[in-house]
Amino acid sequence: KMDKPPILQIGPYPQWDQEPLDATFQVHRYFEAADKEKLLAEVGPSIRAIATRGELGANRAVIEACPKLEVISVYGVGFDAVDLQACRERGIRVTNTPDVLTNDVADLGIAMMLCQSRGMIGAETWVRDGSWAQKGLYPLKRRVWGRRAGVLGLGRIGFEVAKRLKGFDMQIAYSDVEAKPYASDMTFVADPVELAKQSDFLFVTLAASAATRHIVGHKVIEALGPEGMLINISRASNIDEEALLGALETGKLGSAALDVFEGEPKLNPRFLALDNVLLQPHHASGTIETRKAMGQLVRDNLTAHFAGQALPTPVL
Ligand code: 8YV
Repeated sequence: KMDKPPILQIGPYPQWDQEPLDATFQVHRYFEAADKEKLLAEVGPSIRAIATRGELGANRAVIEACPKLEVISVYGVGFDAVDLQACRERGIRVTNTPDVLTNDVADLGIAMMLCQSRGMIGAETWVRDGSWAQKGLYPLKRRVWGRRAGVLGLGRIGFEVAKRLKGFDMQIAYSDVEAKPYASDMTFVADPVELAKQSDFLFVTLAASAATRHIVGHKVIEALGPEGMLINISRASNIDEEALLGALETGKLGSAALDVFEGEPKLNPRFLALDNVLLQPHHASGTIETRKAMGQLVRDNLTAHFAGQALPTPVL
């Protein structure tokens, strides 16, 4: 029997993933090491694979500390946290977990829109703290159905968001690098600023890259305006967070519903002082069903690689 291939695990997984991973591989847990440099110096030379989390990835320093690295298996659809250039230079393969999480991510985006537009968090507090009985009716909020939605990035997740929005009889427009053949019933608007101008709700569903960094900046945010809502279920880097905070604080933007933050899980404390934001802990893919499927796909990619078979979901 062959020795278990040594792998580096960047972040924690649920028990149902940890057990099969430990059974198949010699797993070194990067996230548990008090001295990460020391761990890399010790085990780096033997590492043949890296298993990450979507938002953690592997940077150049980690990749360079592993001269025998063959493959990086990302637990997430987003692979922006992996240094792809460093991988290309050495022919290191990269895989992700697309498709299995698409519907849950879209669901949470829709839930965030509804929750924020109808003020459900404040309304819950209104009931629990006795305001309903003492003060009477909860302040009126804004309608969702029939209004204008923009989807920035009509990939797999954006498409599922748009599909759900149709059920609310919304007028749907989208931006992408080009018009999509599968979206003939939606309006293509090339310029994100123009898209924001035409939207009450703007969903950010872009794969993050250097090219999309801060694509939602001052101009897009101000075009969305004092009545508009920004919903981000992609990556924080797609939004200029300083611009967003400023606009939320001054009322230049109506509200935001966010699942991702710069520097998460720590976030800019200015967010906590705002009552026009809905804050979620990066859990759009966080259902038991989807996370089990993601973990399986992480292992299937690693197993295929070490068996010399085609990778199920390659990025590189
Ligand atoms: C994370 C994600 O992977 O798919 C992505 O790109 O960011 C998420 O699914 C998840 O939070 C687990 O780390």
